[in-house]
Amino acid sequence: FPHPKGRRPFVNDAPTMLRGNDRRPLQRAVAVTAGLGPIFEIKLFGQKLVFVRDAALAAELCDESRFEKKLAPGVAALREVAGDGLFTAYSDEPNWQLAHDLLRPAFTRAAMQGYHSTMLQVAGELIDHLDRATEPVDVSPALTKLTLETIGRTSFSKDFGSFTKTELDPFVAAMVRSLKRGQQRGALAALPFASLLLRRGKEEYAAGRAYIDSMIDDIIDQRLAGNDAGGQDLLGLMLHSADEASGAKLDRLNIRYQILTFLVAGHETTSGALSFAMYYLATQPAVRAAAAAETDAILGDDPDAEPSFEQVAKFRYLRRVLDESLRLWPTAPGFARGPRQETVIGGKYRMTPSDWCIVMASEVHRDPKVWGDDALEFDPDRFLPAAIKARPAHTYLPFGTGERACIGRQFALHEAVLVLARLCHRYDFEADPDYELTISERLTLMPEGFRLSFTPRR
Ligand code: MNH
Repeated sequence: FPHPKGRRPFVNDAPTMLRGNDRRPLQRAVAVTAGLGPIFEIKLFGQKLVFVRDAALAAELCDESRFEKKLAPGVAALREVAGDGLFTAYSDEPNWQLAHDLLRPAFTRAAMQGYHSTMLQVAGELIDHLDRATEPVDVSPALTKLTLETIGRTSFSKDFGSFTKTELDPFVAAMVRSLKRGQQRGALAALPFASLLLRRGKEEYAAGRAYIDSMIDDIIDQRLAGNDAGGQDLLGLMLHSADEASGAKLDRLNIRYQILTFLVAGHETTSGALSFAMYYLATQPAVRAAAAAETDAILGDDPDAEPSFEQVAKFRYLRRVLDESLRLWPTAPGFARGPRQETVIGGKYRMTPSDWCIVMASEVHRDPKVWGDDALEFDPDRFLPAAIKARPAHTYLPFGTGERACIGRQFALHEAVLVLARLCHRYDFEADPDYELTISERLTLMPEGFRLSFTPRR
């Protein structure tokens, strides 16, 4: 496959890809590889990574009869922390199918109805926080508090107290640190002196891991002791649900992995999606006006009005704003696919079952052949029903594809639309006119240093 210029022995493309202390490897990769065509490779210390940026090739890779999810090295490395939890399980691992079947009832429409009042309550805490703010609010951290509280309380009866404390919960810091460490380990795995490089920070990592494990055990113990109200929520299903045919249940270690998986997967990406939507709402006056008008039409005049469960589905414009934000900035920017059997993609590239490539959703979503010459512009009307129908299948992939697609999609959409509705209904918000969108890459994409001042509309 085509690769960046200046490849060297041993380090290969690393000097080009990882220049300096760059915290934005994805954005750098996109820039450096711009001229390399629809499929290209990057080689780091002997490890080859293949990327697909072209919509037609990506759509082919979404064919479930020929391809399946694979774990790219960065995701495989997370198995040290998340084991065979849903996200990091290999597709043929028995615990994937079992957990998928047992946990799916937590994501039905009826289940969403059960979470609705908790989601409103957390949104209310965010609003109290914004009402009290005396200076511009850093948007991503505030929304990260919101999404962490929402997944914690709806699914595990776990209250992190995010809006009552000034510091982020130590669990979050420990989690981010150990995930980063897992990824570093994956990136360095090919090096003979990897363990030397990883010696730094080893104790800190061990302490973080121990804290995470104790907190997760605490969540389980509280529930088993009958100290909280959650019954048929996600944790309840993890602990008590059994496969109808075989009677199989999730074991304790797997439950730990699932709790960690859902606490992380259930909040980072949604927080980023909400933050990008707020960015576009704040910087595009016509979009904000249309959004505010929609909320007035549905919620009326009272700034304290809360949407009912049924009303959330009626905010069609806000949903389009969210969809379009996830088009330009899919907060999980890529996922890996590979063939079930030896095959040829794009009519000329041979792949075997041990091969995989990363579908760059962020690039597929900007492919001018699908999205037009104005693909870089923010336009919620791309998601009007007729426009969606006119596009080929598998060209919009913020939640992945196939049986391994996001299980939390409806959860994220319900939560995000509900929160956007309350914010657009209640506030005018203004960004610093000099702010230029800067995006941090942790596990996911998130606007960085983006602040808004919130003023009541009425
Ligand atoms: Mn989510 C898988 C994106 C919200 C739980 N999620 C995926 C994948 C993408 C994704 C992409 C597929 C990854 C892959 O193929 O390797 N998820 C998102 C985005 C949002 C999101 C953009 C919000 C916006 N996800 C959520 C929420 C939850 C959740 C909320 C939980 C409540 N996601 C998961 C889990 C998986 C997943 C669990 C793994 C599913 C599986 O493999 O069976």
